[in-house]
Amino acid sequence: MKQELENLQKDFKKAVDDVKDVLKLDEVYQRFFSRKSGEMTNIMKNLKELTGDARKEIGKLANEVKGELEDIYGKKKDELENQKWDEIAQTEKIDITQPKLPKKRKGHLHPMTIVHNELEDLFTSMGFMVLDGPELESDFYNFEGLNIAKTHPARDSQDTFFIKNKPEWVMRTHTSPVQVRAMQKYGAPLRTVVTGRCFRNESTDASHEHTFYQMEGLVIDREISIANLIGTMKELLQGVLKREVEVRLRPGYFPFVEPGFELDMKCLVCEGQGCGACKHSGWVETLPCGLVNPKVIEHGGLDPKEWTGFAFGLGSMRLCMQKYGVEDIRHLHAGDMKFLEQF
Ligand code: FA5
Repeated sequence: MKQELENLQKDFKKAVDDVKDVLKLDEVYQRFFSRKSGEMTNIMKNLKELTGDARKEIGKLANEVKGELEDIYGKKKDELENQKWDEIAQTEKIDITQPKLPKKRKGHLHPMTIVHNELEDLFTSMGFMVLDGPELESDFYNFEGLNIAKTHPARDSQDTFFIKNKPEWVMRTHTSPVQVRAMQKYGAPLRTVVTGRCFRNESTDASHEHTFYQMEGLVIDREISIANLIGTMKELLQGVLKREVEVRLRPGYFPFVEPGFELDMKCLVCEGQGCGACKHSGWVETLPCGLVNPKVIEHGGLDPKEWTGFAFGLGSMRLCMQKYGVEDIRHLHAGDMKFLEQF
């Protein structure tokens, strides 16, 4: 067994000398010291077969050899690991002249999304439900149901995109079609807002787009008055603009309200001095509104003798322009990062 130990010692030292990396070193260690079948482990297990002085003597020697081999292993491991870090330090140099990597771009909400979210939060806090409506709408909901007959001149101001060979369908010109849809579906009493895209065949300028956003509001209840309407409009403007705004109410004609109003706000972009955003008048047409025409209530399947209501159609792109001081509506759809990154 003494001889066996000497041979093992030699083999171990040779094997450790030959290895060049930590992985191989661990394989050598396992060969000699694995708990199940390591060569050194086997010798230690066989010690119990010896007796008397032989057991004492060989046992002592075996322990010394074991300690020595473990030391050799430890030293070699340190050496290989240091060598690895030296190699990394040699190959991976820091190049201080390398240009800075571009900063990762963080996305954010579009200003129109911010305005719509704020509007919806404000109205849900007042007990309104948020509804949706189709962009491709039937002639009935877009016009007839809103008391705009086929030959009515009010259709001229809302020319839109029609679908080839489908005269009964139009790209909706406003969000008002949801008024009749909502009454038909939910009955009364009812409080709802609808934000969405609208389409009109018109030339664009600083305050007009062919594709733009509106927010419709509709309240149906008993004994609704103009006072309810004006109170809600003020809440709306102050809730989104977060400041007192000067408004003016003037008569406005829409076949689906009676009486109808145009609620204008003093232009915040130019403080009423006149600019492109307010067509150089100092006032912005933002919030047409009125008391719901009994004929519309009838189309909604309700009895106009019992139910009354108010409705409004906010031009939410114009409100967004006022909130952020945007002087041209076309910026909002242009997809220009220099503009969008300001929000
Ligand atoms: C309507 O569309 C009515 N449906 C509003 C309404 C609803 C009245 C309920 C009464 C009761 P008008 O065409 O004025 O109305 O448009 C409403 C608002 O949408 C305008 O005040 C304006 O702010 C915005 N708007 C209209 N046309 C455009 C356009 N081409 N580009 C951008 N915004 C527009």
